[in-house]
Amino acid sequence: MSVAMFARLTDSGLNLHAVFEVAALPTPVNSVLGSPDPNLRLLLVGHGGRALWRRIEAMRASLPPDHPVDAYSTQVVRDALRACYPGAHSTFVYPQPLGAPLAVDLQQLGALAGWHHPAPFRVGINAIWGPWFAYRALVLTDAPLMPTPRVELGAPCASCSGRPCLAACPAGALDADAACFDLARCLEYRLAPDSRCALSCLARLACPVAVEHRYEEAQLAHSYGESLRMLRAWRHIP
Ligand code: B12
Ligand code: SF4
Ligand code: SF4
Repeated sequence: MSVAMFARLTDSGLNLHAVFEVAALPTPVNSVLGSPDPNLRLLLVGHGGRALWRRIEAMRASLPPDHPVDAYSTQVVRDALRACYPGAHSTFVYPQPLGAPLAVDLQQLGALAGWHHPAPFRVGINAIWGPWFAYRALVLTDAPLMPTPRVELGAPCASCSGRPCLAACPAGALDADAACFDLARCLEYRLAPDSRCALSCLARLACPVAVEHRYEEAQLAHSYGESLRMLRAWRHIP
């Protein structure tokens, strides 16, 4: 049945799926989740590439203008669970209602699933999707989903010659060691009046891995526009 549900999600643009047994999660993840019933499953859903945004554009008129991606993803995952596991009880951990505190480190779960490897600009990367994927839903459920094995999608930075992302960052915020990324510098530059990173990330665009999955202009503008709005609000910039 997981196969049928995954196929349904993929048809809707949500093409990355992982299922964890709650009992097998590392303690930090488990405790952030509030130590739920160990018999539950944790379903992680993501998207890679452009398919999701195309579905969203097609349904734009019926989605809330502020958070179309979260609204669409929640609806699709909820409908898929109901259709494939009628009677199952499911709780969304992510996305959460607006303003709710951050719950789980999604990249940490992505690393457990095998999707995430650190890139110098801090968005996760793998050899299949490059840096063009993200996490769209995280659900605790009693549906009898089969746990998925960790996948090996490959860590391209280790063998990247020239590392073009480093030189492409106009703020000089990147270091070959992803852990040394200077977030403060990056954010300062993004907020500057003449910034070339207001609605994108030049380093991410310079990465040669999986360029065929690179987000379209409108998708980039939407997600970077959202994060820029959050940054402006934090800094009290009108
Ligand atoms: C907080 C947050 C942000 C904040 C970070 C500012 C801050 N210092 O708090 C802001 C709003 C700037 C942000 C922006 C973006 N984010 Co963000 N963000 C998160 C979030 C909600 C929590 C990360 C966290 O606190 N982890 C836990 C702590 C302990 O780990 P940490 O490594 O110390 O966390 C720090 C860094 O991760 C950093 N950070 C978080 N996100 C990003 C993204 C980038 C590119 C960088 C440079 C740093 C950064 O800030 C964290 C707190 O200091 C996660 C979702 C989640 N729940 O995990 C998404 C997440 C990490 N972001 C993501 C993305 C894609 C972005 C954006 C590129 C835009 C977008 N939404 O498409 C932008 C661009 C960043 C930039 N260059 O400005 C994705 C990454 C996907 C992936 N493939 O890895 C995530 C996983 C969300 C998702 N649903 O997929 N983000
Ligand atoms: S350009 Fe090279 S080092 Fe930079 S993110 Fe892409 S693969 Fe990694
Ligand atoms: S958003 Fe711009 S400043 Fe920040 S890491 Fe990317 S290229 Fe550098």
